[in-house]
Amino acid sequence: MRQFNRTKIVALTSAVALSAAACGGGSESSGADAESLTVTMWGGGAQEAHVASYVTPWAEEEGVEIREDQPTDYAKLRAQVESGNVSWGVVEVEPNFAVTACEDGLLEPIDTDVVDTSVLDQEFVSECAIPMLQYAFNIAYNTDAFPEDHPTTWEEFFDTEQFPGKRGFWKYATGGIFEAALLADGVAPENLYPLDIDRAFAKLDTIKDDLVFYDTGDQQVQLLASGEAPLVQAWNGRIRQAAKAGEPVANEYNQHLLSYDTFVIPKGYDNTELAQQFLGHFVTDLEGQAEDARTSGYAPVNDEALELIEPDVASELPTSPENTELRATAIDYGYWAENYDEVSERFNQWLAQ
Ligand code: ABU
Repeated sequence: MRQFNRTKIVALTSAVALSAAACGGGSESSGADAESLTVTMWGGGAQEAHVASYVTPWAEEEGVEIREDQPTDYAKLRAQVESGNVSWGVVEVEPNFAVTACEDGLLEPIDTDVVDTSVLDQEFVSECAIPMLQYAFNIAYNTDAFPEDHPTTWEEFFDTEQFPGKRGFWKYATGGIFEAALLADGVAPENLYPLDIDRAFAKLDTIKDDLVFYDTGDQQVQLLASGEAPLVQAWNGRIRQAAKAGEPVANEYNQHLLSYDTFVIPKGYDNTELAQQFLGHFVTDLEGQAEDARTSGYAPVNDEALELIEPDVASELPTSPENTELRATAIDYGYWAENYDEVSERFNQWLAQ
């Protein structure tokens, strides 16, 4: 079996076991007990929105105690499973990780007797994962720095003369940086994959001194809102949340890259059955998914939830007809499942140079 050795060492990692003291009688080895479920996501405002929209209402109805951790960290997930000390029950991960970790035996298969995956886009469903949101990697800009004109293409995003200032990118190969660099260099969206990584690095080299990197969604917003990086390749929901909170930031959807995240259950979690039940509820929880779209700015994965979403909210989602027209392409997670380790190694070397 191919060895999956992706490591994601995430700054600001913090355990926030909510109400843990109130949980008695649990397994010491895993931190799970009969009535608790630990959910781990990418943290910050997005996690708050997801938990409040569809995790807490389900838990209250079922009498389940929810514990949280953040942010997702693939090395930690692997370490938990390999040590047999699994405290994470449901984890938000990228689709390529869901596939490779499943192949490596790190994840529980989705129990389709409990989780009705037929209500989901089958392209997004895999043996050990279901989709949990759709989002865009888009150009985000500081509206104080660029009150009139801002970059509307990746070519302009890379144009540091016309638009001066630092550019922020996620510090991970799957964060859209290579796709953005190739689009900026004139590659047509339909010809992006397989990625020409040499060409992407050559393009990135042209503005390397103007690049800064973030680990987490919170850092992404801090960089942009503070003006430290007046341009960021961002996750649309984080920017929408910050703009609504009064920060001087905005999303530009032109040439965005569509993406999605998935829920998985680490192998060996004590309350796997409960985790499957939660996923089973989630896929048909239309009101929960609609409320999440309102508060997180991310698109639901059950299309029927769209019918409950107000037009002004729906129009801002990355899957709205108006934004779909502006899309460059969707991230090809099949490509990334095959190439993540090799490209990451090169990327980390390049970052260190
Ligand atoms: N992978 C990022 C998902 C969106 C977010 O946490 O804001």
